[in-house]
Amino acid sequence: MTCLFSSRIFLVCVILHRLIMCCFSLSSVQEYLSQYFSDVGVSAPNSIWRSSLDSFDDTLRKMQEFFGLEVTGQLDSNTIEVMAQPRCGYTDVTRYSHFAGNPKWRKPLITYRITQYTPDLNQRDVDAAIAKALKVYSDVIPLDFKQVYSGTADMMMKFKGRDHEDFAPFDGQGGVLAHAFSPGEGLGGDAHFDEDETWTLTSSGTNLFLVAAHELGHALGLGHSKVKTALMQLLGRHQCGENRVCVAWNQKSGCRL
Ligand SMILES: [Ca+2]
Ligand SMILES: [Zn+2]
Ligand SMILES: [Zn+2]
Repeated sequence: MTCLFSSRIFLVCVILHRLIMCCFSLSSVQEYLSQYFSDVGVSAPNSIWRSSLDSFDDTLRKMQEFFGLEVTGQLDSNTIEVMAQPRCGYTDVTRYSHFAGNPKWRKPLITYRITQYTPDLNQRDVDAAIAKALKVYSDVIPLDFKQVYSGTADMMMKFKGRDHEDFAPFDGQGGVLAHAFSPGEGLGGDAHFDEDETWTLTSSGTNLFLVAAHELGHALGLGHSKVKTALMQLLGRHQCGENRVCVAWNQKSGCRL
């Protein structure tokens, strides 16, 4: 009798635990899909409650297709694994992003300014990593970049955690590493790096050059690429190796990596 009683308790505990895990995962998944794959862009976290289960399946399929996963509309382990990887905060469906059209800089010299540095690296190394990341682009597209140290530059860059005066606060260590805005006025062209990451120049921690090269692609008007080896793939899936990227200029579709 005691045995039967305790095994029932155990069963109830298992079911409760599964239910809690299930709810937790589902809400994380909904948040992820809402943030990166819904038609409301990155700034409407409450929208997750508006989506119906049908559109949830559709959005999940869209996400699976984007990542080259098997398109099942089901939350399988591969899908969850991709969602758990560190990533860039830029929305994956660029036609739904806040920047409609195909924004590009329409002048040959772009200025940039780093207004807030990370204490993880010395300033000279940060300057060098950003300059190297921009050179990936200036080597292959007709744009030049000039660092300035005062006033408003085309691309304003900073390292700051959590809320940092835009509509997309960072999330602490891990998760979103950085984000950037498509070319334009105001926030346009700006790049923000999450100070809660540990920024490095090596493969341990978060490599600043790789993340900057990716983010500055957004600041030049690139969206996320579906090509698995591309620099504009999400940050967690880089296969280019440390400090090494390949880039090609395609006049028609813009800069493709
Ligand atoms: Ca983060
Ligand atoms: Zn990105
Ligand atoms: Zn930001």
